Amino acid sequence: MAGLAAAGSSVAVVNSASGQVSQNAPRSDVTSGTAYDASVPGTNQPGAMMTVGQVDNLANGFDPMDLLTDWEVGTTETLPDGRTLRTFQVTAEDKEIEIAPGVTFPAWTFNGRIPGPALRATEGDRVRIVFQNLGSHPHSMHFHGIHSARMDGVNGTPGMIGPGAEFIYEFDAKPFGCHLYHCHALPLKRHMAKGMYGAFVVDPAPERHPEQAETARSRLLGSAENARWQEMVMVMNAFDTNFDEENEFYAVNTIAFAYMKKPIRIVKNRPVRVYLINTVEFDPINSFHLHGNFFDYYNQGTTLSPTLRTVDIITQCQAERGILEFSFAEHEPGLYMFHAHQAEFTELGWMANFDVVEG
Ligand SMILES: [Cu+2]
Repeated sequence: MAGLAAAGSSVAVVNSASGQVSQNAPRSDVTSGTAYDASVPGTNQPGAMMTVGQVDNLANGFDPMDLLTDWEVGTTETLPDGRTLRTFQVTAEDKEIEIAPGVTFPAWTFNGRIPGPALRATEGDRVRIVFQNLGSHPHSMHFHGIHSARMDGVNGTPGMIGPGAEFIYEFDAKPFGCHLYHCHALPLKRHMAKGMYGAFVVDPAPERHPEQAETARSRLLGSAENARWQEMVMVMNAFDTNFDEENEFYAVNTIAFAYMKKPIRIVKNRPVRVYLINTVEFDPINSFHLHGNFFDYYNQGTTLSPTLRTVDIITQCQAERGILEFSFAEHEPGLYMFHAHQAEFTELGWMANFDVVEG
């Protein structure tokens, strides 16, 4: 939990609360040598405190705005027994990722991105993951879900593979919920902190839940009921850029302050569902706090009725996750903040805005 100064980088934090920065006059920053970008909302306003400049999304190979809704549903075929076989292709790769303007991190990734692909299946699917290790270290995919010991991806099982090797994990998608996968190679905290994690969402099969079929359908990607929802996946993560087992940057979906600089647009009359997962290492607890509103929460997403109702903050330990549902239908349009309520995380990148608009 070191400060930005320990990051050993050229990143600069803008704190225009000092009044030194004029609203409309970009000036050179002493620390970074880069100019304040007055065209970026939020970076140059009283009380603003965040990084200066922009991350090169093109070089990273992903845009944090796209990560919110970029579900990987794989390829499907029908098995002789009528079930769906859903196949995913995943690689482990070493890759430099720019996690804040000017700050690169030597990451280990799934499919070249952090978080890894947001895998999404339907309860009862047969899931097949073809995993290739193109990286420099042994890696695995350990799924939080129900499966056999052979498919667990831990040391001593065939799913822990060395560089150049391939393994195929196969299991039934269950239970429905908001889950995750991560590498389980040792030392685990290092493989996690390097970026090897991603969402694994299993939608409930409505026919298996006749008493709550409507709710189940609303969670089923591709259904008319689901299309009404504004769904997004948020993986809370952090980066230890100087490898002292404390984090220098915090975020949702990797890029510090990405959704402050570019707020997430929400149409106010459609409900919102967030698949939230905590993958932060070195800090035991993370949290999600929503401004100006309250939400229902489904711990691990494994129930169709909320496990917490009408809360404005939830906490998650490592690998904890859940589903948030809320609505801004009764609100006036505007920017509504959400962030970790650990102020340190907030100031080091885990701070964001929803831009609620008429629609
Ligand atoms: Cu690994």
